[in-house]
Amino acid sequence: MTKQQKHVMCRSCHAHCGLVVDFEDGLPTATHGDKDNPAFAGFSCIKGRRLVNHHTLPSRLLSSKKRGPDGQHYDIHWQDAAAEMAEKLQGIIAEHGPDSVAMYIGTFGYNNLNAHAYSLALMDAMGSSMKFTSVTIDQPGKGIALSCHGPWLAGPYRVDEWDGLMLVGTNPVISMNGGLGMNPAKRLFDARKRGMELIVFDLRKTESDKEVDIYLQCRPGEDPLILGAIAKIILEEARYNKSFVDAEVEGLDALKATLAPFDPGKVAAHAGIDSEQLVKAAHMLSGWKRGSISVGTGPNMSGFGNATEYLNLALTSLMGHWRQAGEVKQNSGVFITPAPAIAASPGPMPAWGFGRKMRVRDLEESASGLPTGALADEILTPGEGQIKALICLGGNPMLAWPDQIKTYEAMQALDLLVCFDPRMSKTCELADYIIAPKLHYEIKGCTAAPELFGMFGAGWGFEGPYGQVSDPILDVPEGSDLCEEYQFIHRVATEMNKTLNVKSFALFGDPQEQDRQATPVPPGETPDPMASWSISLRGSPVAISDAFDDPEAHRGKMFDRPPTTVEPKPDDWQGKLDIGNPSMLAELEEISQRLAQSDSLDDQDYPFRMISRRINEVLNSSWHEDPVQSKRVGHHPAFIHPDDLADLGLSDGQVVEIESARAMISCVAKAASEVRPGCVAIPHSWGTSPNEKEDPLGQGGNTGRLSFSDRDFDRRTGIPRMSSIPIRVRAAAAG
Ligand SMILES: Nc1nc2c(c(=O)[nH]1)N[C@H]1C(S)=C(S)[C@@H](COP(=O)(O)OP(=O)(O)OC[C@H]3O[C@@H](n4cnc5c(=O)[nH]c(N)nc54)[C@H](O)[C@@H]3O)O[C@H]1N2
Ligand SMILES: Nc1nc2c(c(=O)[nH]1)N[C@H]1C(S)=C(S)[C@@H](COP(=O)(O)OP(=O)(O)OC[C@H]3O[C@@H](n4cnc5c(=O)[nH]c(N)nc54)[C@H](O)[C@@H]3O)O[C@H]1N2
Ligand code: SF4
Ligand SMILES: [Mo]
Repeated sequence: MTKQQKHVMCRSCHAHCGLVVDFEDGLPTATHGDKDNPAFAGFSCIKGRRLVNHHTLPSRLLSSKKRGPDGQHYDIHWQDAAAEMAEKLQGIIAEHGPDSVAMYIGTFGYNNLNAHAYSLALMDAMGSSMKFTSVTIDQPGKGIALSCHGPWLAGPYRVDEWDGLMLVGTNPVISMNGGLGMNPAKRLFDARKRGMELIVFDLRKTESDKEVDIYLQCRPGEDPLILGAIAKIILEEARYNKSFVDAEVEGLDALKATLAPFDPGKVAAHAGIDSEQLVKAAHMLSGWKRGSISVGTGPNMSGFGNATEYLNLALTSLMGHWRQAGEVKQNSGVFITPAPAIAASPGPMPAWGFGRKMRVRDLEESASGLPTGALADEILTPGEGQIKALICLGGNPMLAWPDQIKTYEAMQALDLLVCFDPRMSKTCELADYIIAPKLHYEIKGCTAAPELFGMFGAGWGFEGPYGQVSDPILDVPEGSDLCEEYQFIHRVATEMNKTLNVKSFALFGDPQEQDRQATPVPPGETPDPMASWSISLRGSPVAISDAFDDPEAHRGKMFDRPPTTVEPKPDDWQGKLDIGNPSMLAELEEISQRLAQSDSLDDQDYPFRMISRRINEVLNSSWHEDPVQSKRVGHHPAFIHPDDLADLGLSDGQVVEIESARAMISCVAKAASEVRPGCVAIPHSWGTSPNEKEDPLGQGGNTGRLSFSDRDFDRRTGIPRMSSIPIRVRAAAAG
């Protein structure tokens, strides 16, 4: 028996952990973390440890599929599918114009930036501006807030420098969302050991909250009131960093005036928390020299993401929690070119008002992209500009988009639906073509994606100049007919006789440079994977081809990129951070008016709130069919406080009906004393399509079905209420 170990990079989620796969006689036997990996230090999760198995699941598609006239799907060679798709797209464009073709890039478009870059180039080549992503149904407040406030070029501090962390509706220990960096549980343990303080606002005590200093179990959707009250205390008690604010920040007086109504006592009563603890949190935060605040999907989906994310940045700037001149920045960039290390802000940028207008709800492109929350309506609304074709790259609209009933109607109304997916997802079931891709361990990959996310907040990306590249470690299954997504896309372009101008993600921070350095990929022979990654990361600090030539980089390493000392800003520098953006202050003023209203948690018809949460075992809708993962989850759970269960006459393990004003779904009740009474926490992207029978003991219920896309939506990003949805709960009708 020959034993072998191969180092690989997992891209089952955006973290891209460095893992080791054990082989015996050429076959993979086990996967584990790599304790020698300098960024992840042995970390792995069940999704990564099962990734090998996903390659051979019986549910995996081994060939692309085409829907026949009888509605069934039949195998088709991917080259033939590309030719047919090109012809159909050309027909649709000729009849309805290029913007009748839309693209939606989901999770696995981000986890493969090469495929992402080629997909955007195909849209450009066809002349369509209708490029949507999952960002606008995720944490779109981040892009809006960053633009209104302005970025700080030298960036935030690193996790190991923080003396305090505040988590607001995020659970990084499970989600790997920004907040604790890579190997988050170890980071948290180490940080707590050296004395880092921790404040958490969540309606559920999470895995990230072990031995927290202040845990405030707030009502959902109250985050901007809470952060506003904290900022008010810090401003009124002059606890902010005056020298930093005087030098680098504008809008102080305007913010102070807007926050006048954010009385801590009233806010605490409204948010259902203790006002003394709220004041204590403000005092604790204002004592940090190098602190950090991380806001997650909770607040972004509960109605006021922009204002919450804006207050996060405003508090960070009030405290001057940004890297200063003379301090050292450890990560000088590996595959992504970082912003210049200058202790200054270029100032705010337009957050909206520059791009494509939608036909519905007065929505438009924003700093977070086109509003995916409006896409179903753009497909369903007849007339000039109606979307007729949708290409889905690594996403699953049927289970992930809000307002599932409307999404279902929209998918059926399309003239052409194409999905790139390795399994028959609920969206694939409705597709005209399903393009079966090679999977993670059958293709090249690298850590450019998590490095890119490092641009968007503290606790994201890598703290040092870490990078890993990964070569294929598995052969494609025998008899399969698979391609890489980028190959297929180039093939479509070739069939249309179009050149793809592929823009480099390495230059993401500088759109003009991205345009200048775009690589034309003409019709004809498709660049091999190495050449294609070199194109989609052109101009990176470390050439990706050099990284692939470096055996150490295949294990994940800290590259020899010397740390950068942050420069002071030049004397004539103009830009400042803006904490008084008029639109953001107007949103806060509107929010403050809620203090005078009674909370709709008291709604007689819908007395509970459904809130969104993630679980360790699965990522969104992916790989629920892996037997080990699904066994660990058991049934799709609705986490409910035991007192609420008792009041409702329900018991743990019972099938329950969850009903909103929009629709009803069924899940299995799970007693959870860590959930705030009055809230029901349910993992998203489960369930069936609206035309199917619900299966609470199988695929569970789809929380997206509970939401309306056209009520209670954000006017900038279009994200509707996807958490904090008023519901009622009852035992399922027998049978
Ligand atoms: N294991 C696993 N990891 C994942 C994913 C997954 O499905 N599974 N999904 C990935 C994706 S796509 C993303 S975007 C990230 C997201 O990462 P996170 O934002 O960290 O997502 P969650 O773990 O759901 O944490 C959100 C928290 O917000 C709380 N919450 C809900 N509503 C509110 C509210 O109104 N206010 C406050 N204060 N709290 C609220 C919930 O109780 C929950 O603990 O995770 C990624 N990582
Ligand atoms: N109610 C509610 N709705 C939500 C959320 C919530 O918290 N609550 N969360 C939102 C968030 S944060 C997000 S990011 C979106 C997610 O939105 P989506 O990205 O649309 O949904 P996913 O379920 O992540 O879909 C990923 C798809 O990619 C496929 N896939 C896996 N590997 C590969 C691969 O290598 N190549 C290709 N081409 N495909 C692959 C999977 O099989 C799956 O079908 O959902 C959003 N929807
Ligand atoms: S955290 Fe993400 S990248 Fe790491 S092993 Fe789990 S799924 Fe893979
Ligand atoms: Mo997400």
